[in-house]
Amino acid sequence: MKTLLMIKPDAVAEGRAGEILALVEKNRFAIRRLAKTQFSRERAELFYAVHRERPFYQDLVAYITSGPVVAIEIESDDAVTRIREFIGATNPADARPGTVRYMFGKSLQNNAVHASDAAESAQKELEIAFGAA
Ligand code: FUP
Repeated sequence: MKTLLMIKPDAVAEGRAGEILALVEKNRFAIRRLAKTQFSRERAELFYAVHRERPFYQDLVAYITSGPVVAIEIESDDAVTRIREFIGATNPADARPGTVRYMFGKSLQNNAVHASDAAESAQKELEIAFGAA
């Protein structure tokens, strides 16, 4: 099964992508595709469509389009669950030590990485992040 792990703009801008990729490799996750790309507003709105009615939606779209992201396609058994465990809780303040968000996250919004939360959203998000295959 495949999932999307994505390094968010501020983490990329601050030069943390290499360290995060090193953790991915250390944990023996297989990287199938890797791309540095900048989301347009349209792509970001599609990506975060599930949050359209939430008060933080516009901020989220502005944040994710603010600079390049690094999109990583991961393949493994239980990829969605295992990558979600690897990144930790949405809010870095609640993330367990050793998780990516614990180490690199700064706030609920600026939480360093995104990972798909289900097989269906993974499929959709991979298409948005990498462009339709
Ligand atoms: P996650 O699946 O862990 O990325 O978390 P959610 O789908 O709940 O939220 C998506 C993104 O919205 C998170 F990365 C952080 C951001 N967010 C806010 O900025 N404010 C909030 O109140 C909740 C989430």
